[in-house]
Amino acid sequence: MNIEQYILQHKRLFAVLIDPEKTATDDSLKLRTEAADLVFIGGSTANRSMTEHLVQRLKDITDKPLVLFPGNPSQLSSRADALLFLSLLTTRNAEHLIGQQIAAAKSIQAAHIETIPMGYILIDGGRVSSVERVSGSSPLPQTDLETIVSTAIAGCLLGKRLIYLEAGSGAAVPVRQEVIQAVRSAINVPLIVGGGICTPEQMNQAYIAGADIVVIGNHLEKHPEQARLF
Ligand code: 1GP
Repeated sequence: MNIEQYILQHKRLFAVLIDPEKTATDDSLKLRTEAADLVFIGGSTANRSMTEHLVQRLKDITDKPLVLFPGNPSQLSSRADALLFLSLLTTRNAEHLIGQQIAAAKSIQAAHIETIPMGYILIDGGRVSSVERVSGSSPLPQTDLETIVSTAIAGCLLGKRLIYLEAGSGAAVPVRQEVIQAVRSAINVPLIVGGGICTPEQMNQAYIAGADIVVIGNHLEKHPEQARLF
């Protein structure tokens, strides 16, 4: 299946994010993947063997699309269905804009995996996020709509085919509706929203504001039995 086409053809997709570094029972993985449309795989510090191992386990548990959302160049598996090739558009540190992408390029090419260019926009979620820690770059304030929107447009002009508004894993405040709305009306590629979403209401608000994919990690990692409520 072509994952980009699948995303373009569907509305209101639910992606569950699973970190290869965190231990999880088969039951927990089953509950989360059954409820989701897409399974995102990634974390801030996982390595290739952890990623390969999780993909292998998930293949035995689910037939949902497995999409790599790598936090570093080593998080790769040729057995996944697609890879989000992300560039952190809110950093001014070249390492996270292009350096890590160069480091990953040859192995991604060798893996023959569908690769989707994605602009990754870090928004202030009220807590220092691991993206902020790892990249050493500040998030954009939720009130700075002008810069957030211009960043998303710049991403599209650079050829990104997905835009991800990220409040950071475990954010105290998810991306606000007015931020999602402003970006949605400025771009015409699928919009992903994640970070700090813990309730079906918050997820619904993100969809109403214009999110095409909502990502939930933390909350369902802790409460996998709640996955079917989303
Ligand atoms: C993190 O946006 C994702 O990259 C998900 O965030 O873990 O807070 O759900 P949570």
